[in-house]
Amino acid sequence: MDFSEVSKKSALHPKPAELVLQYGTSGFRTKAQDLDHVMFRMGLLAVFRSKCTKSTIGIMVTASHNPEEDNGVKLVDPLGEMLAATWEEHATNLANAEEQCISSALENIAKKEAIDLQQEAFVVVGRDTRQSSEKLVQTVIDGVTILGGKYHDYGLLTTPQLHYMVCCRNTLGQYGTATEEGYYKKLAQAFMNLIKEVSSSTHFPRCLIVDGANGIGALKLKELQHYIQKEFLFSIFNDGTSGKLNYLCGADFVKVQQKPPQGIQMKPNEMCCSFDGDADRIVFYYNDSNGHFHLLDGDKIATLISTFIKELLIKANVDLPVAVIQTAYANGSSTHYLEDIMKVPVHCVKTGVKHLHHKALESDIGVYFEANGHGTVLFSKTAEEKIRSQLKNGSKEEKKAAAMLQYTIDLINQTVGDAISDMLAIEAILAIKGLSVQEWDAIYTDLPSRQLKVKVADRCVITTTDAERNAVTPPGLQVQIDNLVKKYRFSRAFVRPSGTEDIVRVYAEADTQENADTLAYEVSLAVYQMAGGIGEKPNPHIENMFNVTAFTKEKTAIVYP
Ligand code: NG1
Ligand code: ZN
Repeated sequence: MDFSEVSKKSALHPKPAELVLQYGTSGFRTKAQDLDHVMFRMGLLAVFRSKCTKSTIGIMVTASHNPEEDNGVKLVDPLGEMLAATWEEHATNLANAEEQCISSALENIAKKEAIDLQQEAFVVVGRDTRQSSEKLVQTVIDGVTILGGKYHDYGLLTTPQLHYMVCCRNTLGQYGTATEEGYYKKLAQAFMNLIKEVSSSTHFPRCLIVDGANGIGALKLKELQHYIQKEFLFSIFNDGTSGKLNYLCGADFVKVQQKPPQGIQMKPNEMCCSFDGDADRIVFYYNDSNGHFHLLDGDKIATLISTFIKELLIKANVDLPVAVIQTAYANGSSTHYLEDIMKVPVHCVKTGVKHLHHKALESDIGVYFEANGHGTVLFSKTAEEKIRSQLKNGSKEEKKAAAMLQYTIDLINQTVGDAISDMLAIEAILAIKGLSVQEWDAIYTDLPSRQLKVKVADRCVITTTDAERNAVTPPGLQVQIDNLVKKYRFSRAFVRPSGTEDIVRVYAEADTQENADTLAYEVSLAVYQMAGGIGEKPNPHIENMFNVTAFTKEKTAIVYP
């Protein structure tokens, strides 16, 4: 195999000395200026992956909820799913190979995966609105073309839109038409079909205030508006015309800070939502009449969607198991409600969508959401067939419920979490069930929680087990956490190294916000002291740990039913 042309071209995209990156939970992410070589090499890898799978492969250039200065890249596998785990290792090796070793790194992958180099390759590329993204896409294309791969550059897309395109192309249009118009039409049609059962015209148009995080989601929502005009009106704030991407706004800001984003106008009791920077996450919220902020996160979304689907299955007389997949970040109240009240089996897996997606595939209907608002629903082939068969054979009422399930399947982006699709699904469900955002919120009460970050010299000193709920190393840390947790009621805490940032994440929940905050602080201090903390020591004043001035204590003690 002669990759000398590739080596020559690669020299134009040099790797910064001593930079080592890892293909993490969502691909490579770091400062945009350090990513040129990674983009070129991921172009090469996508061609190999395409040859290996004999399918179209996607490449998305984005750093999601991270700051504007960052960027990132991830590969999308044939059915719109995350890159196969074995290839993550190839990605890491290729990205870190020294310049003179590029040929041999490629030869190794070709040999290991028995790649037929004569096989054609096709890659589709999408990017978010970051300033650096356009140039980085050009570098990706350089990588694709030098290996003889063909490509289609979709330009600006949300991450889930790119996943959708890949799936459409590889299912020969069965999943949908691989264009933006195809995407909007599919979602708009499914939404309108689903809500046509709602009798009262007073429910329409649905109105929603959307914080677009100054990112791609705002642009794409404006395009969707042309396809849903009568039924749904979006008031889009933080649409990128003035503010900075993800800065003091967006789903991650709202979830972590537990307060509304800047740049939106909220009236009391009005439902709002925030997308993240690449529109694969969504959280909802409102301020009540007393000005208290209420967050409806991924756990509340999963609960509402799984309840809706379960009810429809009963009405349609279709026997299919529904499972919910969560991570350790899921609020304890949501798990309690799902398991004990809803009687839905709940599985806890490691952080990262690929783990949730994988587990959800084991169930006929797998609802997975991270608490941060990233999630979707997966329907197995059996599930889709059973629902379709009831569309033909059921009684009138059963057929109606089966049809609604079918529209739900069409509305949900099954390839990956999708803020736009999830937003439409939630709006449709609220309209159909006749629920206000307050009624949805009241289904269960979240335990007060707090998430903090701690800087350490090497975050790998922390290793975990039991879906990240127990720290194995450094020795003694878990015992310390257990002792701190014992001090509070309804409490829980865990620590884990972040997969996307060079920090350790701390999570705590307890009966009151004050206790959750104190517990999070105490655990942070334990991490700082026992896991090689660097920089400023954790601060007992939570607002200082966020580097923000305003902080409200809005949560009260919880009482389980
Ligand atoms: P890390 O940095 O590994 O915690 C974060 C999110 C994940 C996932 C990834 C990918 C939290 C606590 N973690 O991962 O859930 O969304 O980013 O973007 O929200
Ligand atoms: Zn994202």
